[in-house]
Amino acid sequence: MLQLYFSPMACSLASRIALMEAGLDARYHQVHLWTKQVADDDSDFKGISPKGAVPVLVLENGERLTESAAVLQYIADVKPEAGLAPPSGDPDRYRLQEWLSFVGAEIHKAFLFPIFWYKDDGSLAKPRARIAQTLSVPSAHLANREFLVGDRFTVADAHLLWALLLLRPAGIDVAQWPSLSAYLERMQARPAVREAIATEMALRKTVPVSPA
Ligand SMILES: N[C@@H](CCC(=O)N[C@@H](CS)C(=O)NCC(=O)O)C(=O)O
Repeated sequence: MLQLYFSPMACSLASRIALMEAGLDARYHQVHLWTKQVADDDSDFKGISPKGAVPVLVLENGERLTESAAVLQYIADVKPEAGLAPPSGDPDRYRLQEWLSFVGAEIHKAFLFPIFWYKDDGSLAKPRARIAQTLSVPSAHLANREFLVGDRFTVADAHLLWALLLLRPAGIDVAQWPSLSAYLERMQARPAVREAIATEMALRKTVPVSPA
């Protein structure tokens, strides 16, 4: 069985959503990101991944896979019939990778990560200044589309919807991008997405964690 190391409402939420959308059973191990301890037994999470970051997906053969873009595509490929990624070789597969990279680099690391992890001593002014420009890209793309890639939900949507969920706690009002706001509402109406979020919000109340 696949195993996912996660922290509640961190970017590993996208992987949980992908697993649930695919209908795949998995074992979930909660990680305290500040202390780098695995909640199961207080063991050192860096022994699982020297990166000390979630998500980590433990594959059936025991190998550990990190980086959301890789983990999400792996999950999609375990259950191709769920349609969570276009097949390899399909031109849309590159569109999927394009969006996974954009969310990971331009949204997550460019501003969500610094906002949640660094003290705002003035150094966040630059990342904050780029937010509107960055979010105008998916906003324009989704103005007349239901999903990021093709005409169905993919793991790129799981990644983007997680990032959009963090805007509010980051002090950014998603309502200023009506197409993103409507998209987020649509995504949250999906049963698997709703259940994944409810599960992690309940866990989040029990531990002090950083979401990004
Ligand atoms: N590039 C990685 C970033 C993973 C990452 O930064 N995860 C955050 C949670 S959203 C984390 O675990 N941070 C802890 C740390 O970096 O110490 C990915 O896309 O998966």
